[in-house]
Amino acid sequence: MLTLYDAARCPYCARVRIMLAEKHVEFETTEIDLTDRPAWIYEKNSTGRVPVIEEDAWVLPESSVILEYLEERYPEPPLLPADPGDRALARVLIFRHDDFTRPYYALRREEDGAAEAFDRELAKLDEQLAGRPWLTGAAFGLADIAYVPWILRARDMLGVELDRFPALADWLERMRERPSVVDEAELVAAL
Ligand SMILES: N[C@@H](CCC(=O)N[C@@H](CS)C(=O)NCC(=O)O)C(=O)O
Repeated sequence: MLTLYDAARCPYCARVRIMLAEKHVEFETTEIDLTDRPAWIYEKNSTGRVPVIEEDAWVLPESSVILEYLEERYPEPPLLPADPGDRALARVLIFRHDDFTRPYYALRREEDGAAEAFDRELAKLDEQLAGRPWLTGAAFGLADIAYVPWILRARDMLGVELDRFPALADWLERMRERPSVVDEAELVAAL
């Protein structure tokens, strides 16, 4: 049985929760209190951060690496496109994810200029989604999973109005067909 060292409010953990649900992988969770982390979590991950997954005493940290691992370990249903070029483009979005989260966390800290900077990042996603239905390409996949936890939290916890970004708002609406994302949206609403 796979174990996820998890924190409900953590968007990086949300990536892994959504991925496991999409892959129909059974797992158990160990909730980590981020305000009072157990010392043993450093034995699982030297940074002390979650998420971490564990299978038969083998441990893996870093959400974007975990997503790639789960895609290879549980290939069905595929969450990366078949075409190598399309796969690479999805990976570029994941690779550049810090550019998106930097203003998100600045906004959370209520820093000057953060709202404008985050809007610029949302506009970039909106532009991508005006040309294709999903960030991963023609079908939902890894890049969508990598971004949606922050979009949900921006909307519900930071009060960001997504209607200003029509293609992004439509994308989020399409997500309502995915139970994995609906579950996460419910979790965020309860935070
Ligand atoms: N690069 C890591 C980031 C994970 C991360 O920052 N997790 C946060 C919770 S959302 C955490 O554990 N924070 C505790 C800390 O930074 O000490 C990943 O993608 O998994």
